[in-house]
Amino acid sequence: MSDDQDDDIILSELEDEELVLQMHDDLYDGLKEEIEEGVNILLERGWEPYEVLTEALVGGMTIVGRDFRDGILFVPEVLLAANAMKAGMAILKPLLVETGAPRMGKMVIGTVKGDIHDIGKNLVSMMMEGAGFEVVDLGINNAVESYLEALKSEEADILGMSALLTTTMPYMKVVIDTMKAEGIRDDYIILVGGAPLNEEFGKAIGADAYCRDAAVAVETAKEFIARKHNQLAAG
Ligand code: B1M
Repeated sequence: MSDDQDDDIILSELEDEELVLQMHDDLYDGLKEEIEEGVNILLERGWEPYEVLTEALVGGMTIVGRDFRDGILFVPEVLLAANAMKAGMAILKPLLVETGAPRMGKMVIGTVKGDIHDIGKNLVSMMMEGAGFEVVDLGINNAVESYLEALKSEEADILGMSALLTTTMPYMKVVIDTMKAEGIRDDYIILVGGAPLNEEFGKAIGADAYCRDAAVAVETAKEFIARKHNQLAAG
């Protein structure tokens, strides 16, 4: 997508709509500094952080994903795009988190074993923190032991698991089955997410809910925590 003409583009001179399209191009080209600049410009123009995230960054990554799938982009290019996306997210994180919301509960979250995709999980973590949840992020490639250890030591309320590959999503069932075998399944709210999952899969593996995106994860977590509090209050 990039060509020499890009050198002449002054991001701050573009209208919002053009700027967002240019940011999609820049994300595609893995241009970290341009993405940081674009994010800052949109924020200065009064855009909500969540709007910048979804329209400029997630929107751009969707195009990258499509061309990756179609064999137009390859891993090194996608890694650069992911890096640029993370740089933009780093600017938005404090803004999404600084809501001063009351503490809602604690979530342990991680990407499952064999899977190194972490952008979606990071986004969920940010949004959960922004909504007042305490988040313990276990990173990528988590074996069942890592989840269970953290759930216990952190005294968490919620387990969040992320998987982006059809080959790694079945590992979520391994984690839930191990929790059942240890008799601790019902001690936690289990939420799962990731592009290849759906509601049916969430049900089939015994999760409490499948979350389509980070906003749904927050709403779902709030609902389940409220239910838990009501049950405790009812004795
Ligand atoms: Co990968 N990759 N990748 N990749 N990659 C996909 C997932 C793929 C769909 C691309 C494609 O073919 N179209 C495809 C999977 C196909 C499949 O399994 N059906 C794929 C493949 C094949 C691979 C490799 C095998 C490629 C290879 O090596 N040949 C390899 C696997 C490595 C491994 O994990 N073992 C690989 C590697 C990589 C990179 C390292 C290059 C890079 C990851 C960088 C990183 O994450 N740090 C990468 C990327 C970036 C992608 C795509 C392009 C983008 C993923 C992303 O970040 N999306 C992706 C294509 C796609 O998804 N369209 C692709 C943006 C993110 C905001 O969305 O992650 O869906 P998402 O998260 C959302 C929701 O799903 C939900 O909320 C998030 C925010 O709204 N959610 C949760 C996610 N987790 C949640 C957890 C929750 C709740 C909600 O818990 C409560």
